[in-house]
Amino acid sequence: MASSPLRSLRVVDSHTAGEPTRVVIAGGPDLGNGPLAERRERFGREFDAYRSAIVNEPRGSDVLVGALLVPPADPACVAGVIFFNNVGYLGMCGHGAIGVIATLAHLGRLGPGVHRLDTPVGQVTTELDPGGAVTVHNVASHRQAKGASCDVPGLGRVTGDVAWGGNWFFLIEHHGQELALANVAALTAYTARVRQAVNAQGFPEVDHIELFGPPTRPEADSRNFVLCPGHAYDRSPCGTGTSAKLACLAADGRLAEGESWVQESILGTLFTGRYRRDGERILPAITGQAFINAEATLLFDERDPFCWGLRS
Ligand code: PYC
Repeated sequence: MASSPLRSLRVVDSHTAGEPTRVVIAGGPDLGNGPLAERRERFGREFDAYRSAIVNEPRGSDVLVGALLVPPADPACVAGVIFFNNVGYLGMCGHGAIGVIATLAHLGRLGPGVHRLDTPVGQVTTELDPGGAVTVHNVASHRQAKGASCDVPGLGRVTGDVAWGGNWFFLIEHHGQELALANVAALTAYTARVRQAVNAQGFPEVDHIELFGPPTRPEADSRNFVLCPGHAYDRSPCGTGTSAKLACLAADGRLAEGESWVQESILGTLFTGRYRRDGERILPAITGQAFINAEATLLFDERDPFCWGLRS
């Protein structure tokens, strides 16, 4: 049998409130130095096959979020990180940042305390507590548009807020959908149609759609369903989505600075959020916990027709 060079890459898998993260700890592409936003561009331009190979089938799945560790641009940060998924690249990722800190703790690279991460959309400060909970002090967040309406073919007029929480969200309260795990196929179809219309009608930057409604758990303030870029839904309450939600609550005067907001996911898992004010913007802090579930070496055999992953 002809031999071919077998490349390999080391990863640690975890989940945060049910949403998986695969952290690439060795063997990833060399993206050079400089701002993380530039390195993310280079990743997409020159090494996109790695993205697909790491998170897509047959090694991953549509729901998996990848996190490539790179040297930080600012040495005060413990690591630089570029988040990606089955269809492209993310700005920040709340559940993923919690997974990265849990992974670095698992590897013995850090302990309880304060640690900064460099991301393509800015630095985030994290706090790991001795019990394993991680608080992510996310990038400054804000609401860009309140009550934006768009006509969704087949669904009628849908109204929501456009907000930034490290990614762009369209948040809808009055959707008429049942926020239940048994209903995810319908929720996915609904939100995918809304995203298409929202993008076509003036908000091309929105790549996440968040539906929210009453919680099912007594300790929670709200339950959500978040469609991620592509067609996977967030199993966690979504860290950047909760940040966007906090920005809307703050703008509406419905949540005071420092007050806690417990966000429940479609799975029933929880993140706790609070914020501080920074002029028109808010500085959100999201707390959750990740659990490590695998350490692995991914192998890449060029003879394999699916070596670089199944692209949808
Ligand atoms: O937790 O911010 C988040 C997130 C974004 C996409 C999936 N999870």
